[in-house]
Amino acid sequence: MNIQDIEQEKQQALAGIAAAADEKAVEELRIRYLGRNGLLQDIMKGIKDVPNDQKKEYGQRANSFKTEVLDAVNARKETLAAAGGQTGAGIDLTLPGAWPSLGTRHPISALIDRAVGIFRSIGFTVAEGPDIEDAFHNFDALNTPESHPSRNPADTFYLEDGTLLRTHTSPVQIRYMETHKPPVRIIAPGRCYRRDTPDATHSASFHQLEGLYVAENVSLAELKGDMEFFVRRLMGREDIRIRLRPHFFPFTEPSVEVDYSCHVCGGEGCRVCKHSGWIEIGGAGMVDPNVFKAVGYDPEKVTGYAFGMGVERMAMILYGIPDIRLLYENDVRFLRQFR
Ligand code: 2U9
Repeated sequence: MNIQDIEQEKQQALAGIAAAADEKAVEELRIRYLGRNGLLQDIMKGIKDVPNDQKKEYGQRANSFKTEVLDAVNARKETLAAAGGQTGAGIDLTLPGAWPSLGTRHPISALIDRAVGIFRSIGFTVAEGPDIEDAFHNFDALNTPESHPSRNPADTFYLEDGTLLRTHTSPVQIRYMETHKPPVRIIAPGRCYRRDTPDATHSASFHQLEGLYVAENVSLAELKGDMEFFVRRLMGREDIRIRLRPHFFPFTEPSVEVDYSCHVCGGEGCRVCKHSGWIEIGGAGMVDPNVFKAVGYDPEKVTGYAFGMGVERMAMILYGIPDIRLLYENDVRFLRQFR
């Protein structure tokens, strides 16, 4: 059981208790949740499997499960007793109560939370910024020339006043560097927008998770090590390896694409990795000196790595989702599978 499961079980317990028709039903729920063989006991036993850095929060959630469920039990018993067993004339109190159906976290939000948790464990903090940006923060400061195709209105959504919908979360990091001195170690998860025609792998609005580490003597080797740590934790496999292939981005130099050895076959080749043994997780590189100049950092004093990943792409790989549009339709038959 993890922290989110406890929260979900608690909500379900509270809803069930509040809807319990009589004292007997309340007592049955009390035993189910708090009894000697109840769910609380399972939660307590589960703490031994929780990573050390999450034990404290897990413990607090378990405690709040116990107190809130107990309070709800007592409150419902009191209400029922005050009503003298008659909570509604003409209602058959022996019928089971109506259980409200609860929603779930969207798989994209859940995946962002997981990824953020992994990066937080190695010292990153989360940075946020506006979805509506100006061309300076989205393009100029990121060393993207006026002539670059991504700046074209055929690729980017411009508003009437010349502002635009950010095409990546990189401007968040520009704004962060403008207002903070190095060292900087941040991740920027969030929604981005591009004029893409929707198909199985494209959407005009999607999510990115970008990261930036700036300090003295940051190297590409650190990028590789941190990517390896992240993917190993995300996929739950400690034998995963990272491979960097040369690429080009305006904002990094050198630039690379980041592959990891397939989490399904371990690199042997299978359907998931299209028989190559490798899966691409995103792009990265060393921050271009021109980017540092744009935010007032001295490129002679600091270096930094940056990376970017598509969250929908990650979700599709992780859960075997064949079409990105499934992630936006909010069909409960799809969403229920992520409970
Ligand atoms: C600053 C400087 C550099 C962020 C980076 C990528 C490479 C990248 C893609 C992954 C999948 C976009 O969603 S995607 O299509 N991103 O390949 N992103 S380096 O570089 C930065 C960011 C901020 C200040």
